[in-house]
Amino acid sequence: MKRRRFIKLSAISAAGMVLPLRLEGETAAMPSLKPSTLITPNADFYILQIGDPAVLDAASWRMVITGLIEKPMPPLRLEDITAMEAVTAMRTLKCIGDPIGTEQMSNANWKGIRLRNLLEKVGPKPEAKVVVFRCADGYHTAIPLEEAMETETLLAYEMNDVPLPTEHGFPIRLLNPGNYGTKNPKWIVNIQLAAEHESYWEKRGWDPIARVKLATMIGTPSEGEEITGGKVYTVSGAAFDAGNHGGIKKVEVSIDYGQTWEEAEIWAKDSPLAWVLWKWDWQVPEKSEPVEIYARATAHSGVTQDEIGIEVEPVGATGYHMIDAAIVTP
Ligand SMILES: Nc1nc2c(c(=O)[nH]1)N[C@H]1C(S)=C(S)[C@@H](COP(=O)(O)O)O[C@H]1N2
Ligand SMILES: [Mo]
Repeated sequence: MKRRRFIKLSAISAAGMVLPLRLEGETAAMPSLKPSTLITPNADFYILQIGDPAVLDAASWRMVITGLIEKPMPPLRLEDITAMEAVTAMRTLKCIGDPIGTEQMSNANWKGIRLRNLLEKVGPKPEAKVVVFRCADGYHTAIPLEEAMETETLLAYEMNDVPLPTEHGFPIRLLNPGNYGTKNPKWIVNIQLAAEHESYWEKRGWDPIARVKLATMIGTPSEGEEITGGKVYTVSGAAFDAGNHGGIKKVEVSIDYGQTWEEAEIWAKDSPLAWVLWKWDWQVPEKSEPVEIYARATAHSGVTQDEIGIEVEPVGATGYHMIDAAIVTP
């Protein structure tokens, strides 16, 4: 009956790269994720980067657009960006290196401009296939030009109504929907149009595509929690597919190892590009025994999460989130 079975992807190791890889950075003092509000306050939003955050000054910051372009333009100042047509959007970010039951997933309201509005000004040459972002901390990543031209792809300068906090990329970061955090670079100083590019994490074996997988996490209860028998207990969490399967349609919970499922209530949501929050009121039996709680999501495309998962490396984890808890009846 038990428990998580993982398929380990071996394509990368077969190609001769060294696994396991760890995608981690300055992750210090991460609050444990208990999604209880649709918007994560900036102070609780997860932080992940390869080193120290770059501390940039708004007045001296410049961003240059280089490479395969028809009409070069002078380095951009922050005022040049904020003077362009602004867009606001709710977006969830999730790290590719995050195991099932993620703590590295958070949701915010952002303000910025459409990247395409900038790219149209410089005119990508026909040979340009990717857009490379180079960042003040040495990080670099690329996305396909078609993705860069989508109307949802934003260069953000505000997060939850304040200028981007330093840790989240001040003054400008990319929000690239559908993709894990690796494709959402912070502290951008150079945008380069190129034919191809091998990004920082791809050089270290991580997926160059990095599309977010359909996933559900249980925030409550936490692992090992004791739940009082004979009462109602609310199991709750978040689910997210970044729009890759049309958004979350339903979330279900099982307390009998996946034999039967109960539909949870989705009590907060925005667009498919933001997580949904769900809860399920459980009438806990009056007894004392261990219990395993599973949660899974079904997307609008009809896809339901699989029990069998794959581990985080190198494409992002899948599978049910399973919590071991105990019913305790005095
Ligand atoms: N410049 C820069 N941008 C970066 C990174 C980085 O190391 N440097 N890490 C990426 C990764 S792996 C993730 S998950 C997200 C995290 O964004 P956050 O710290 O704002 O939550 O930033 C992305 N952007
Ligand atoms: Mo990440």
